[in-house]
Amino acid sequence: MPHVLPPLPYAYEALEPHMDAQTVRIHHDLHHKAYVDGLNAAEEKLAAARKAGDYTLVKHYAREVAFHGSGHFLHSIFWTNLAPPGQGGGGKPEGALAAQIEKDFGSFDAFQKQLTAATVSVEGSGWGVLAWQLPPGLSKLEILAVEKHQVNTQVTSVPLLVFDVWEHAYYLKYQNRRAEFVNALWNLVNWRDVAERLERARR
Ligand code: MN3
Repeated sequence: MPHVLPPLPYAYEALEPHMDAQTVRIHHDLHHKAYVDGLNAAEEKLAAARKAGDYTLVKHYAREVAFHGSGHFLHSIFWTNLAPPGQGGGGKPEGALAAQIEKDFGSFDAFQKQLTAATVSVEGSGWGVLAWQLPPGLSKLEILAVEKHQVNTQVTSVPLLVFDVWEHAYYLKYQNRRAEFVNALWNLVNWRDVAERLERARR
């Protein structure tokens, strides 16, 4: 089954003024779509390689699958991690997610500062990520600063909240002011979605 671009869960302009409609449209319809197409193309080539028993280009297509697959899956999380301000977006987490954040970071304030700093300081293109460490015995929240999106990750972790800081995510509105964009993102976080992801990861 080929991968498909998931529809945005809100209108292009719904995240204004923190994320402008034009950026959301280009980001979702063009950038995210390109990852979906790239992943499908790479998986098709790998299927053909298996059929032919010819793995000459397997390293190339493994990289393609990692690049486009991470791009597609992270963007799918990113859009659902956000919600219009005042309509599910912004505020603070509650319940089990809030308790886990307090346990692993000391306080929501400390967590927010660390994720902001980690995201702002990503070298080049990448993501700030809140992840759940899956292996029994680890079972804790982790903040990662993922460069590009194939590297600086932990393969056993499940991303719960991701902040996209590739330039396409903010440049039209914020230009080089990445920190301003990251601070604005906090007004859009859909904590209910993040909490549901933690619940699923813990099962
Ligand atoms: Mn992006």
